[in-house]
Amino acid sequence: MNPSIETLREEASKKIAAASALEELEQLRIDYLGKKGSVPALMQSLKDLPNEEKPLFGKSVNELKGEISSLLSDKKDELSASVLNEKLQDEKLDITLPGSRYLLGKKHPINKVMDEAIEIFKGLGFSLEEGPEIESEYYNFEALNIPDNHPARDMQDTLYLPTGSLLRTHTSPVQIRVMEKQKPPFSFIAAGKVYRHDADVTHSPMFHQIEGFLVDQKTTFADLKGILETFLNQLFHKKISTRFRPSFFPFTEPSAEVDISCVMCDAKGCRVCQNTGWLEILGCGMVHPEVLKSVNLDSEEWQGFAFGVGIERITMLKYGIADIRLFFENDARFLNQF
Ligand code: 2NM
Repeated sequence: MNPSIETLREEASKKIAAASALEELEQLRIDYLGKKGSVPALMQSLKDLPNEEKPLFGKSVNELKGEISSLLSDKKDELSASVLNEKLQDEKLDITLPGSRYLLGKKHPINKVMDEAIEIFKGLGFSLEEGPEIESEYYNFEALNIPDNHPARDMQDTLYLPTGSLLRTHTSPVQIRVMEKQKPPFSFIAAGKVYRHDADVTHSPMFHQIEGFLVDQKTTFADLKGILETFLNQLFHKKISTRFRPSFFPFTEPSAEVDISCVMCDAKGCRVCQNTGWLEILGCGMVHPEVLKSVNLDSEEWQGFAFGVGIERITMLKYGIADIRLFFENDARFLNQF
């Protein structure tokens, strides 16, 4: 056997076996089998041999070429497989990991109680009316018999816009707007957002209100009492005792504030009712003749009652929530409890 062939065979098989990357292996293929590689160079040297040695030498070089080729190809398969394995390992998916959860939205507690209250009033024959949140002094104050010097007109309570308009401080402007457009008798509720310059644990600068309004011939305070007691019993799903305390509102005469027996302690006395057994829940009264006059209704012919409830307040009482700000932080851990 030709010594140079034998040396090349040993060297090539060692180097190929030791190769650790595909690029390194490609370099070895070029070194041995490439145009300027060692094997073609050996074949070149054939022409310098005596004629009788040429066939055997040629055959041996061809065999060497075949061996190196198959060593390279086996090694290439091996290295490719390990590259693939590494890649598979790196990109491995753990299909047992929990997926990203699909979070379902739900109704905000304020809207929930608002909708419940609206449904109760619909059941009592009231329709639902709405109106603008940006109002004029006329609809928010004047038409409701709130005089120029009334404290509710102060900058402290009312949020004025640079234009001279204001954010409604109650839903009562809706009553005026509806009465301007329609003929009595009226029985509707006005529901929506109202705004006041006020913020602490029980007051938010924006809150929700429902006001009830009924105008007919021969409407009495007893009608008002019946509607309110029915509403409260349905809202709290139990028999509620009420207490009507004389009060004052510019738009009603007489006026009253209504207390209910404490729903937290069943009137036994607790922190929420400050041991009185009573909770203040709404304001009401008989529509003031001046209010009827501002929409050209004759108060000798038409009488009515009106009342206003704060939704945040009744929601806090219904669910025992101490801080109104929880409603507006939108922390899912809070909201998901309802
Ligand atoms: C309240 C309390 C008492 C009220 C009065 C009127 C209207 F339009 F007749 F003048 N609407 N709402 C009213 C009366 C609202 O909220 C505490």
